[in-house]
Amino acid sequence: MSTSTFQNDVQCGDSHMFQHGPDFSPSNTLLPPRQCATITKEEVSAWIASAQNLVAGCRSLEPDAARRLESLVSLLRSGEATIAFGGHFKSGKSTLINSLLRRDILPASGLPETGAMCILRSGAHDSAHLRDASGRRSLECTTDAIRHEISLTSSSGARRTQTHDVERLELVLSNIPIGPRACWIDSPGINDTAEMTECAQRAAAEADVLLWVLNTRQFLSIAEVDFLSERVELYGPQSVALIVNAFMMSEDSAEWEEFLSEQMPVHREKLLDRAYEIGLDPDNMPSITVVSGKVLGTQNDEWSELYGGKAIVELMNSFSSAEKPHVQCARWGRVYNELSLLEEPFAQNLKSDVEQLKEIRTQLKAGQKPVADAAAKNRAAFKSGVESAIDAFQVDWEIRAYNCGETLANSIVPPHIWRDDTYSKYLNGALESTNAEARATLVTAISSLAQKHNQTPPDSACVDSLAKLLTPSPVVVIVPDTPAPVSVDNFVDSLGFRGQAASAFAKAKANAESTQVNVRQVTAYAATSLRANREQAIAVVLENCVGVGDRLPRALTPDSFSGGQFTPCPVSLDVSAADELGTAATYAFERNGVFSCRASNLRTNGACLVRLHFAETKATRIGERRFHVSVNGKRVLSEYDIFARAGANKVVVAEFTAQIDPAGNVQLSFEAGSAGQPQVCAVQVIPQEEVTSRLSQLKVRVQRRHELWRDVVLLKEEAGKLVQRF
Ligand SMILES: Nc1nc2c(ncn2[C@@H]2O[C@H](COP(=O)(O)OP(=O)(O)OP(=O)(O)O)[C@@H](O)[C@H]2O)c(=O)[nH]1
Ligand SMILES: [Mg+2]
Repeated sequence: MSTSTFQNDVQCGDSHMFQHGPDFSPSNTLLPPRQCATITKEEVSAWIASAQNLVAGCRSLEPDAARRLESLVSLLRSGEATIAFGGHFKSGKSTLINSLLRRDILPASGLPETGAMCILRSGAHDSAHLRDASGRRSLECTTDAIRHEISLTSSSGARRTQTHDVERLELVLSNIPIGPRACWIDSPGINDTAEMTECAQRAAAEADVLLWVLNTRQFLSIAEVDFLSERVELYGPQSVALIVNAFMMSEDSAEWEEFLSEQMPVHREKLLDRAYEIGLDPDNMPSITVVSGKVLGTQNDEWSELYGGKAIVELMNSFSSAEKPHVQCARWGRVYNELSLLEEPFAQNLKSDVEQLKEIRTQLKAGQKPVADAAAKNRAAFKSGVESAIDAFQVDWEIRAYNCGETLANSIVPPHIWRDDTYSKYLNGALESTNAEARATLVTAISSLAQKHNQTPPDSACVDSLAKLLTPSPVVVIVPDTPAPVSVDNFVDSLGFRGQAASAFAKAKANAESTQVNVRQVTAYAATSLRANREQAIAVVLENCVGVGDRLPRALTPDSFSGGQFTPCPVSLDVSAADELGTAATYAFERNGVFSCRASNLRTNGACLVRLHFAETKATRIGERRFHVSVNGKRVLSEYDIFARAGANKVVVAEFTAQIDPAGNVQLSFEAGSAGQPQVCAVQVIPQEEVTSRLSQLKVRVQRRHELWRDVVLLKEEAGKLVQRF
């Protein structure tokens, strides 16, 4: 009796054990084993390296997938082929293994027998170990001892449940034909109890190839179809090989021949009929080997074609190590299938995150649009209020100036006329004080407008700027060189102003109708000089009171700026890249130059999101404007080039997280870089506690998930290419 091992080192199809060549005659196997393929060690290592990277990336986001991938990696690293024998209970699994080993070591009987998975390996000495909840212990390596531990039926025929606690039995047997790089598993039969079916599933899950032993007395039950289809779905069609175990009444070669010629075609038809259901391609079935397992064990001569001996040995030879094409094919098929199954949860998780992201964005937009609209409306109302206030100031000031002129005219009583600068001083003093009053009224009006329209009231710098723009230059009263007495009319008529004022005076004088004209000259002059500054005065107020950026929900606008210039945005911007926190309204103004700003009154010591909205409205090429930005002293943008990022007139948003300082401030500084001046359209500081923080976290997660999903797909594609070689 041969005790050589089921292995060969040459390509499949050859056997060292047997003198006679392989026989894949249609009577014994429906299909020959697949053709050989080679996958190099380098290819496997490269794949494993990518998988390991993915495992590392997955750990926090997809821990279950990481574990599953890890086990694929260790599967690919293992050089040992694992072959499980499975089937319906009492299909003759244990008997067949005993026959192949030429040793009656596994308990087999007419009653449900195998109650735990039995791992068989060859070794120098026999040993048996049992693993259960309490650990690993050895037992005598005899059929009786084994039966005592794993049998489902007691010697009296009663059902035992002790095997439920047994995790596995590990047998090492000397002088058996299992090769040193193979491991066989005998598993409990399915369709007996749920526990045993579950145990059979665990055994199958450990195996590269599941040899499904089909009993001809009960050929391919529904439970088997279900079990096999689940296996094929999980691990692919390559992971199954079928063994038809002919239950014969006698050890009679005539019965065997009869079986092959008469019954087997019927079974084959049935198998092909159910193939689709199982997930197999009837035109490309896994190998199907026909044996009579029990009778095989009684044959004392070399393995022959009789009772399928040669075919089954051939089959076992093709599974003798992990390098065997059959095993590789099954392994890579399993890897491919597992990744196909893994891809789905990856895609699902990605999809659900993207949906959440969309939902948050919609929420934000919905909540934000009315606020943004209201903010834009407020700003527009404030702006037109400021324009009206400045126009009203103008009217008010003209009346006041007129009154000053009239008062002056009435105060001149000839012949007591001063020929020094008395009248100039008087008029300038009167104009100045009444101008100051008018300006104060204007500032009060602007302040209440600011309050009404949710803007910042003008600060002292703004009031000073307005004073510069809205105070008329002093006038000079020229006393005529005419002899006294002169009439008041004549006198006032000869009042003159220097320079620009003089021409205005002359023009007004030409149109004059009465003595009142001279008083109107004063008014006209005042009006002209102040009207010229109207737009500038409006800009000063808007710059000071409106600030940069929008008052969006949960986003705070920096409240104090210093340095730089504030100007209305000169062009209309492409805001397609602006996200949920930016609206066109945000970009109505821009600030240029070297400047700093501060968001204050934030909750202290928290984190915040700083969002800088940029758009290049002036530079027309890369490198024309490059600047730096620091947040709380830490540089966050260096040599930032808006044009390089977005081109012209297009919004681009840069985001950073920052720590709010102990005083509740976030300080930003825009510093000159290698070219041009800094520029920003809007600055937002968003405390990281609101929906926005969820949003930014989600964005990062979606990005990460997308990468992981793509990596899984790539890994799967690679595995798919390798599988196709078989
Ligand atoms: N006549 C005949 N009987 C067989 C053959 N193979 C197995 N048997 C018998 O069928 C019964 C079941 O055999 P086992 O090897 O225990 O079957 P199993 O599939 O391992 O059964 P479980 O472990 O209970 O699932 C035993 O009585 C065997 O002697 C065969 O080829 N011909
Ligand atoms: Mg058994």
